[in-house]
Amino acid sequence: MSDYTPKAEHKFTFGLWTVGNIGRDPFGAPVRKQLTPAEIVYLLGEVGAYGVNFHDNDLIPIDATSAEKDKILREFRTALEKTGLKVPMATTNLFGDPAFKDGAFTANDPKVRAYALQKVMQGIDLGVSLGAEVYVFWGGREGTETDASKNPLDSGKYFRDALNFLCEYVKDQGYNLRFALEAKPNEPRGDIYLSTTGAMLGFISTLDYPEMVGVNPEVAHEHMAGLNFLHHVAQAWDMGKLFHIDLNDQLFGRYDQDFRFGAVMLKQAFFLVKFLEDVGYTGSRHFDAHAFRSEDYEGVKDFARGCMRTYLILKEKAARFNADKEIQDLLKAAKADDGAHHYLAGGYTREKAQRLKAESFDREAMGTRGLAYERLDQLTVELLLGVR
Ligand code: GLT
Ligand code: MN
Ligand code: MN
Repeated sequence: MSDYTPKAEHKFTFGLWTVGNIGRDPFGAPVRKQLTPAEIVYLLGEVGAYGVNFHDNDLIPIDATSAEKDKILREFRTALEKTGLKVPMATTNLFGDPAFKDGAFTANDPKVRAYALQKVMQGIDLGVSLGAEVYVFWGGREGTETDASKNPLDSGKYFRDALNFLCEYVKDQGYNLRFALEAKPNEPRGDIYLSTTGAMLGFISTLDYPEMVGVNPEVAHEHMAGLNFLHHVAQAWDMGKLFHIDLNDQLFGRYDQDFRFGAVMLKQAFFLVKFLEDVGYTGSRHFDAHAFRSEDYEGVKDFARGCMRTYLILKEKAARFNADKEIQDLLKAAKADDGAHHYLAGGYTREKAQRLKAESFDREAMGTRGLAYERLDQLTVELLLGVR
């Protein structure tokens, strides 16, 4: 029997807003009482998490007095010390307050944009003071319901200007902090700008300090758009931009479900875990999800334990996949190489181009050869179902 106990090395983290979610939805009132940030840290300590992340206002309410702020921070720091939890990531709430109804960095009103910058600088100071080295930007309100309201070129420029300003701020303060941009296609806006991880990756290359900025892809957000999450993560990894990751689950095409990791699309979760483990991703494995509305806080603990346990079970399955001779032989056969085209390695030369142009290929043989992916996929399914 394997050990699926979460350990520090697994870097399992949760946001204050995840296990602290009180179960309010657009149609119903809260079902759980609000815990204080310190209480949430103790809960996370109890279930064995490594770290806790927060939005500025998850920790310090937007209207808190400085006495209230000091008390909350004191209790939060004590909880961190007692549990040993770390704060690897922080972020700003740029979506909850009515001031941000038209966006934050992309709002038409320059005062709103300036306020957003001020709020982020304060959030960065707070996050860094508690140890954060990654700062997430999820632009939940950066979008439109009608494109009559905003010009997407102006919005893109405002977004870029804001990030450039904030990169300079981080450098000026001498902080050890990197930014991670999180895409989502819609909800709460009708359409959110830079709606996929791929769009974010393209946008980063237009910034003044692209090396400071990466992505924070979230399973649910690519799934909402019906896209293959693993492929986006792989592209981010390939570009050296996978600074953080939000793990949860979500059926394609639905509202933002934020289910427990691995709850509904197990096979996708398996390939994702296998990828992260195979490439040696060392960042946080952040569960940005929340318990069903049916749960009390015992259920919330079940939810949090479930996220981590499923990850570890899938990690073990990934190791089995890699060690499974039949599976590996099938993969080897699919990539079988008779060496005839090794000359193409190392890139273009005029001679190689001439030689390749002169070759004749047996298209029919290539087209009729069976690749045995049905068998490969069935073996994967059986491995996941526990019969291999
Ligand atoms: C919000 C959103 C998440 C983001 C968080 C960071 S807040 O819950 O749905 O996907 O990661 O701002
Ligand atoms: Mn997220
Ligand atoms: Mn989400």
